Amino acid sequence: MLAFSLTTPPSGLLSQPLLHARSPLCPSIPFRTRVSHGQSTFTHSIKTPSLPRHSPHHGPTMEVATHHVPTLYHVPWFCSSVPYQLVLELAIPPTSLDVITITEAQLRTSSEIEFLSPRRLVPFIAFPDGSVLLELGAIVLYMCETFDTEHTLHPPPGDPRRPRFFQGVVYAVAEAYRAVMDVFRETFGKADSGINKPVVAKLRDRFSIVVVEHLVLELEEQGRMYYLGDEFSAVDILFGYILMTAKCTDAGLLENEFVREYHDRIVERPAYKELFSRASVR
Ligand SMILES: N[C@@H](CCC(=O)N[C@@H](CS)C(=O)NCC(=O)O)C(=O)O
Repeated sequence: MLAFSLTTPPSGLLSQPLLHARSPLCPSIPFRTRVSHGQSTFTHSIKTPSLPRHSPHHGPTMEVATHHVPTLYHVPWFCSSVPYQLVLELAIPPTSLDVITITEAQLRTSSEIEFLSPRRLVPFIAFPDGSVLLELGAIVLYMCETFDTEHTLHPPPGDPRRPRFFQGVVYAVAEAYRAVMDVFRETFGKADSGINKPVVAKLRDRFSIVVVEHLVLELEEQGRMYYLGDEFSAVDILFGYILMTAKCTDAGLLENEFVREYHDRIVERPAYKELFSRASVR
């Protein structure tokens, strides 16, 4: 059985407490945070004037550090890996989109995180104006539209592949991701004796229809290397994550040779390797 083991998050992890809430009496003390950009990790200092914000969960006001640039929150191995891979693929500088890597424990306990993402889910992007963008599919589309100005990972308006791109993003998030997570939840980290086999069998069948048959129909039968054709796109990043999760279930979800080969092509991406080499699988 595969199990995830997180290394110390190497990038973007804020010192404790998670976000420094500064006293309004002392509003603008710079602190240091490590940020990661593409291949390099470096340190710079930012100023964090705290602003009182209204929070339904924490009384009338709560101190939350200001984000000076749009900031993606990421937990290693979680589906925030998808937008993080986009950051690496597109070499988005931290001056345009910063990445803060937090731990599972921080995601589940930090009041600042709950304030930003009330259901305590990643990914999310916190903006300098205080707004927050939730939902993986929306984040992928937002990042493509904002940062992929050369259209290397998504087709431009007028491109005949564009409708398939939208279909792929929405299908991957709404259908395929759910199908794999249902198996994952029933199997991952459980001893064989603790697995409800009839339930898992049903969920495996569903995964076969929703993910495997879909990919066979959309890719193999159309002679496509990737979801949009010969060119890798953001849709393949989503499916790469879904297939990686499928592999980690150890439930035999990747028996189809074509799907395995598609997954093998995706994991060869340097950005994929960089992303997942930052956490370890044992
Ligand atoms: N509908 C959300 C779902 C996001 C989601 O399920 N995130 C998982 C990680 S893949 C999470 O943060 N889980 C919190 C936890 O396990 O504590 C989206 O598409 O962004």
